[in-house]
Amino acid sequence: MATSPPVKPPALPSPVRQPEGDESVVLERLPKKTEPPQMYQVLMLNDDYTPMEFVVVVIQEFFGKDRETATQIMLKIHLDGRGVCGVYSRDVAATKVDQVLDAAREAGHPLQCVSEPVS
Ligand code: TYC
Repeated sequence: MATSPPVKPPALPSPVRQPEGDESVVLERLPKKTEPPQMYQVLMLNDDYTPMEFVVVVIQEFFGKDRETATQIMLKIHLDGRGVCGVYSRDVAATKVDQVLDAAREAGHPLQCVSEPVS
């Protein structure tokens, strides 16, 4: 198996010498903490043709919801036109969208699913 090259640790702050006097040093401020990654919500969109039961099963299967929660989400989408099925990192959200679209295509339903950054 290929090994990845060692990752260089972030540079430590360089000690700054006081202009005169004793040997005391002052450490410069560390760089700002890394921001948490942008998260993405996966939304399903309503349509007039996909059966409610199919949507419920898809939400259970790909978003790990129990049947009752999946039914509530499906009904929200049915009534509001769209609804959040889950929130994930960008790559996981994109995979969920692909999984839903593949399952819908395979079953012959027009179900649509998208991901968008959480504001
Ligand atoms: N509106 C569909 C119907 O009445 C049900 C449905 C719900 C379809 C949610 C898509 O994302 C959806 N059969």
